[in-house]
Amino acid sequence: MSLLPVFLLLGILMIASVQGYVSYHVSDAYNSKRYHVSKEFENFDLEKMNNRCKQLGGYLLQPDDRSEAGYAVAYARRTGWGPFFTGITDQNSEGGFYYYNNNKPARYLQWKFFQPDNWYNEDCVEIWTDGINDRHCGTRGRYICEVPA
Ligand SMILES: [Ca+2]
Ligand SMILES: [Ca+2]
Repeated sequence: MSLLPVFLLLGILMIASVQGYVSYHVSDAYNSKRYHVSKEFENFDLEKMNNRCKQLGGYLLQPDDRSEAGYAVAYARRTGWGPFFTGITDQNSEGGFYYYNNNKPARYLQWKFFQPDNWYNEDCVEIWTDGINDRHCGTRGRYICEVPA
């Protein structure tokens, strides 16, 4: 009897235990992208979650045009899955928001009223039904990946 299936199974179990099992809500294609929203609530970490998105072939959401920025907020409103964390951050320089995955300046920021307020030093950005808000990195929540379809 070949041991190959046993080794394959062990390998899969090891990978699953190291990475944890992550499940996502997946959007329909929009402008050649699909948006994956994690179902579980976890402590957000830019590097860790961006790596998770890379495993899907994408990166943490970085709205790089007006249409995508509007879509993201509308998506939170339509699905009720928000708030979810994005790849927008100002962790390097207060108020200098950029995209974590490619380090480019963030644009088309649709802030909620009275945001960003950097309340006790908030450097990550999440999407609500009515706009985006700066929030502490490390807060428990969901996140959204942008994956070219
Ligand atoms: Ca900040
Ligand atoms: Ca805030």
